[in-house]
Amino acid sequence: MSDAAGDIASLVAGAIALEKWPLAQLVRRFEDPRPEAVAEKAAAIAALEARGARPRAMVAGFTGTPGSGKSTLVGELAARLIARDPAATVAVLAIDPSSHRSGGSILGDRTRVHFPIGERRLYFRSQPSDRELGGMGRATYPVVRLLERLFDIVFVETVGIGQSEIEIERLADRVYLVLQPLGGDQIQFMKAGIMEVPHAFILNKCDVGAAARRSYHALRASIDFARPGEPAPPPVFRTSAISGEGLDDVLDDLVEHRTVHDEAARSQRDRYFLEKWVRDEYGRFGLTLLERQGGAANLLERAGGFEAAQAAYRAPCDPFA
Ligand SMILES: Nc1nc2c(ncn2[C@@H]2O[C@H](COP(=O)(O)OP(=O)(O)O)[C@@H](O)[C@H]2O)c(=O)[nH]1
Ligand SMILES: [Mg+2]
Repeated sequence: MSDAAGDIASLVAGAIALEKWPLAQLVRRFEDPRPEAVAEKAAAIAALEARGARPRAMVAGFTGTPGSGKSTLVGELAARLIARDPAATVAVLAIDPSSHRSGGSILGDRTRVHFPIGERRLYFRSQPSDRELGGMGRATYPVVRLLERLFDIVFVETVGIGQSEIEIERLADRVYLVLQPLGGDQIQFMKAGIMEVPHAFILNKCDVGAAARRSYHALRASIDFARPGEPAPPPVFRTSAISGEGLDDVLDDLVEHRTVHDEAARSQRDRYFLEKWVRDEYGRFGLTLLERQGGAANLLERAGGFEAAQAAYRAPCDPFA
């Protein structure tokens, strides 16, 4: 075994045991955007598979405008979940355009549910987003592919303003849209199209009183308007990440709807994110070359996995490389 391969194998062993340091090292490798780094990711996935670490997590997406309380809420939900279920393991991936804090300090500062510092069952990572207005970073999907093999639940927090809703819908098994009450009967402005995506809505900051009550009714009305005739209207949870109100209801909803991408859904997801990767890295010309190589589905099939397909993809030559 080469040094690099031995290195990956021992990181994988540590990560499966949920040891923080090897896990962080492995995540760092999955975040490496360089096309040269994909071989290492492919080796790590192969080592995980060899140890039986197959994708097993439910991926829950939390999206919504900045400031609605997503980070506070998700930190609180994760901590409550591991307190409530002694066997549960939870990873939180926060894609935050504004955050420069380390994941640890976000949880440490904000979470009122306390757990031992070295708690292995909870892992928190924040990533910058690529675009100024939010959305996923290019390291988001690779890291989810890693974390979903190590944890029972992966929470993904994204700032939702348009395009990212579509991405979170592709990525997550269940999507929550987090909103906050505004004055009067207003709720935050939501672009047309966004209301249709979530499986459930969370009206957070309900500790603010009467405004929250009026916002709740306005939100229900706008859901009915945006999604007429739906046989089962999506639930709207009223929460306060500060007081803890309503958080157990969200956890119950998660548990009740616990689903994991099956093989077919995972292939589709790989295909979507492989095309996205090619487009982001190499543009339209890259996509044309992908078609010449038989298309995303074909390449994934031949290579035997997402990372291997990235490694096998023959990119257009870059005159600046
Ligand atoms: N009153 C109140 N404030 C909250 C609640 N949840 C979050 N906040 C505050 O709202 C601000 C934004 O929270 P943050 O979690 O960073 O929002 P994000 O941008 O959606 O991730 C912070 O000052 C939080 O303390 C809540 O339920 N009630
Ligand atoms: Mg946040």
